Amino acid sequence: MKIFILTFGIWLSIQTVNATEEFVVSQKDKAFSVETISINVGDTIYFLNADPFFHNIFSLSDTQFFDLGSYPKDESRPVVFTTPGLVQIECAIHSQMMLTVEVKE
Ligand SMILES: [Cu+2]
Repeated sequence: MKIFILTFGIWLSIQTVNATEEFVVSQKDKAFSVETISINVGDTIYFLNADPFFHNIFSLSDTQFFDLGSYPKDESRPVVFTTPGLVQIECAIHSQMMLTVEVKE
């Protein structure tokens, strides 16, 4: 029993070290739900459109370049952040919308 508990404890700590997290950032009233978010490499952010009109998601950052396109209310699309650094995220439809993702190692 002791060996089982010890083994399980080691397994549990390995899982904790390797665990990646998932976050949701919504787009509501033509703004991101947060201005900045700090995550770790390997984490995922789901970008949720919570407005009754289309939003877009893209990043021209050197750290991570992507374009999720435009999509309607209640739709979300994920991005896995794979490189440490700062990622500036914008909406091509509403130029005032800005989000900074800090990706930590
Ligand atoms: Cu928008």
